[in-house]
Amino acid sequence: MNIAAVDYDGLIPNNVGLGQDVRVKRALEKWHPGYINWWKDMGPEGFQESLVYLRTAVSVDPKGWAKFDYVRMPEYRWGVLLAPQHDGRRIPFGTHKGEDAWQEVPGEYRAMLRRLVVIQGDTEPASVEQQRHLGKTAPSLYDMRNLFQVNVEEGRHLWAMVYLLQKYFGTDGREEAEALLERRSGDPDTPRMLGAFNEKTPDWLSFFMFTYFTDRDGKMQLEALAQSGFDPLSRTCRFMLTEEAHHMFVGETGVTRVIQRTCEAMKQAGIEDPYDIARVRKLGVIDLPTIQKKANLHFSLTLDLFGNEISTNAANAFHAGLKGRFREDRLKDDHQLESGTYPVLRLIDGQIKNEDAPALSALNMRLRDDYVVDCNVGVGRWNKVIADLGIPFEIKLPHVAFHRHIGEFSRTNVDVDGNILSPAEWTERRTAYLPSESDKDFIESLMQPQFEPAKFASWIAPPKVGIDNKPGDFEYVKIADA
Ligand code: BYC
Repeated sequence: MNIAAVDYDGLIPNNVGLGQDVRVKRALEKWHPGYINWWKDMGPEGFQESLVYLRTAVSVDPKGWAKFDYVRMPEYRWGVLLAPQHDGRRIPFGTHKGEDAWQEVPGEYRAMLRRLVVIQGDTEPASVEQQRHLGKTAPSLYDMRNLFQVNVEEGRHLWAMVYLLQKYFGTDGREEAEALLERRSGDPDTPRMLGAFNEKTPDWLSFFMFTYFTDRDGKMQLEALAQSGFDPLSRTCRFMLTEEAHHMFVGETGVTRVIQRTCEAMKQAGIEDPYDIARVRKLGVIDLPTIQKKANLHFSLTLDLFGNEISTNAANAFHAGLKGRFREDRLKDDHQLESGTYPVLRLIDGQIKNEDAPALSALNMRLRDDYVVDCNVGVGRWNKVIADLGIPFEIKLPHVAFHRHIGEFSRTNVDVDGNILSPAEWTERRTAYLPSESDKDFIESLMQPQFEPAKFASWIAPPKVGIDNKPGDFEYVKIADA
C-alpha cells in the first residue's frame, strides 16, 4: 500500500487500508451519521449550504498533501490519515526505551493510553462548538473561510482519535467514541473534559487569541504524543501537526492584523498615547491595552491545560513510553529521567520560588515551559509591528502564576508581574488585567459582518497574501449559494 496516497473511494477517505479492515470500517460507518448530526447541530451556525474554499488532505506527503476547492461543509471528506510508518522504529523513551514500537495497545497501559486519546479527542469537537457562532460576524470572507477551515480540520482530528478508539480499544473504544459526540462545551451537565474548552469564544479577537494560544497547546501536546511508543498514536499526531500549523498561522496573523490596524488608525489620527482608550475606540479599532487583556485571558486559560506542575499521571505516561517530551527525539539525555531533577515554580511560604523536583514528576511543567518559549516568538513579532508604527507599547505575556485555576497557583491571586495579591486587591484590580464587561461590550459592538469580497471590518487589516495565493478580491465563501 502506498501510504502517501489516500483512498477516496469509500465513505471515509483513509490511508490505513480500511477497505480490508471490515470490522473497523463498519464501526466507523456506524459512527458517521452521529458525527454528521453533531456537525449540523453544533458545527458552524448558518453557512452549512454555502460553498467554502477549503483545503482537503489528499496525501500525507509533506510536499503536497492538500488540494483546495469549493466544498459545502457537511460534504467535507473527513478522513483517517496517518503519517508514514518508519520501519524499525523503537520506543524512544521511558522504561521500554529501545524496544520495538508497539503496533498494538500494550495491555498493561491500556487504560492510560485510552485516557490520553479520549482527552485529546474531546478537545477537537469542543473547539468547534466554542466557535460555532462566529461565522455571522466574520470581518471578511477571507477570515470566515479560515474559521471554517480550522473547524473542519478540528472535526478531522476528532475522526483521527475516533479511529484509534474504534480500531484498538474494542467495546470501551466504541463507547468513548459515542461519548465524544455527547459532551458539549460549556454544558453544566455534560461539559467537555478540560476547563479552557468550556469557555466561550464570544468574538473574533478571542478566536485569534484562542488559535494562537490554545491551538499552540494542541501543538505541544501533539508533539509530546507524536513521540509515543504506541506507533499508531505517534503517526496520527504527526499528521495532525501538519494541519495544526495553519491554525496557529490564523491566530498569529489574525492578532497581527488587529494590532496593525489599530496602530495605523492611531497614527493617522495623530494619537500617540496608547492609553488614550476612549479616543482610540472612537476610530473603530481595538485599543492595545484591551488586546493585552485578551492575551492575558487566553494565555492563562491555556496554561491550565498543562495540568498540575507536579503530576504522577505525567510521570506514569512518560515512564510507560506513551507520552514524551516536546521533541523528545532532539533532546540529549538518557530519555528515562529516573534520577534527574527539573526546577518547578511553586508557592512556598507565600512566595513564588523555583524548587527542584524529580524530573519525571515535573513533565507537565517542562512542557509548559517549552510552550511559553514558543508563545513568546509570535509575541515578539506583534511587538515589531507596534514598534515599526512608532507606538510606545509592548504586548507582554503575564506571569505564569496569573489567573490560574489548575495547579500550584490556583488557590492564590497573582498579578501579571507575579506579585501576590490579597483577595480584595485582586477584586479591585481584576479588570485592569482581564477584559471587563464594558471592554467586552465594546468589542462586541465592532463585530459587524463584512461579507463583500476584498472588504474588511474597520478593526482589522487585510492579510498580506491570500490563501492558496488567491487575489485580494477572491470570493472565499459563496454565501449566496446557501
Ligand atoms: N481541566 O495529574 P494532572 C488541542 C485533571 S489542546 C480539567 O496534573 P495530567 C486543541 C486531570 O485530568 C491539547 N481537569 O493531570 C487545541 C486529572 O484528573 P484525574 C489536548 C484537569 O494528566 C485547540 C487531575 O486533574 N491534548 O489539541 O498530568 C483546538 C490531576 O491532574 C485539567 C491533551 O491535553 C484541566 N485543565 O495532565 C482544538 C493531551 N488539568 O485523571 C484542539 C492529553 C488536569 O485524576 N492529555 N486536570 O481524574 C494529557 O496529556 C493530560 O491529561 C493533561 C493533564 C495534560 C490534560
